[in-house]
Amino acid sequence: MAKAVAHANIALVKYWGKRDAALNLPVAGSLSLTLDGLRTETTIERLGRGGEDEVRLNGELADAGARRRVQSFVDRVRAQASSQEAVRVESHNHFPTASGLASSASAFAALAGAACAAFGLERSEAELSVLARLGSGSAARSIFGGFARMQAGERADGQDAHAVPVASQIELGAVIGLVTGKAKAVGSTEGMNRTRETSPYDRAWIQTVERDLPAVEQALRSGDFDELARLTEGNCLAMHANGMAARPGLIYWAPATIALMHTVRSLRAGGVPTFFTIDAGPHVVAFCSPEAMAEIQSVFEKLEGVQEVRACRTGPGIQVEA
Ligand code: 2P0
Repeated sequence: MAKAVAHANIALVKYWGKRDAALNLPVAGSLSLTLDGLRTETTIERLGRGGEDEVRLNGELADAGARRRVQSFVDRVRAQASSQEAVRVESHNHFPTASGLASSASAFAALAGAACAAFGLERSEAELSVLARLGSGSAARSIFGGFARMQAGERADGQDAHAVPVASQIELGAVIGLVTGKAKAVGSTEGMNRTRETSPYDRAWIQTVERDLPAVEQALRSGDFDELARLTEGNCLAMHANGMAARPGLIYWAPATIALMHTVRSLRAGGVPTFFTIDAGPHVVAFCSPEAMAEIQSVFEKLEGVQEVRACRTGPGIQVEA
């Protein structure tokens, strides 16, 4: 029996495009902050040879699709351990009720840690990050606490495509405005593949990421909050512009998404240190100095179309108990 706890992350420089779909290899790097409020706990029990795998998510048996995704991930670990034992996987997401919040990042990071521990495999953080990436690209970053940079890597086998920790003079919190609405229409994997195949702006997007990555790292190192705000918002808007230019175009925003962006900008104009980012969904994340979290939360809570507001601080890296 082994247990792992991992936290979701939100990217400041976004991952949007794969160079290899089977191995989840990104075209470019990305950079994120792991958050304490978005936690996944996963336990894995070995059941001996011959049994059936059992997969439970939030207390219920997983549907066929989720079960297959978990099983094929565990199969990689079983192969590395030369084992054919069945497992019972139980995973709990301690997330707000509205979905669309990077749950695959914490889920596959926790699964990687728990599966290796259950089968007695000793793995470095970089190796766990490579493994987590095979489950979901963004999960590679959730192995680490704080800021992490995903390296695109060059190798065809993906062994150099993993995250590394990033030093920062800036401490950030995040206030997440969860926007009312249905589950997202186009999942990230499909959305990024469609963008890569059909958007006329995709080359420019990748060049943007390659410029933004070192600039964001430099802003973190030197403590330049205003530069970090400019780069992060610009990178988010460029990712969405690229998706909107795909055919058919991806529109992840709802009306409240736009209201939240304007709210963050007017707070910043009024002296509140904050800036926004948006993933492949309608929710808005306001990164901010930790002292500004309460004020931003109370402003977000009053906005029409905002269903729930969650405030998070910087989160830790993966914790594993065997
Ligand atoms: C990110 N996103 O950097 C970007 C920004 C969403 C928008 O990584 O196909 O679930 O499993 O590798 O990791 C979401 O994509 O995609 C994501 P897969 P993943 O956080």
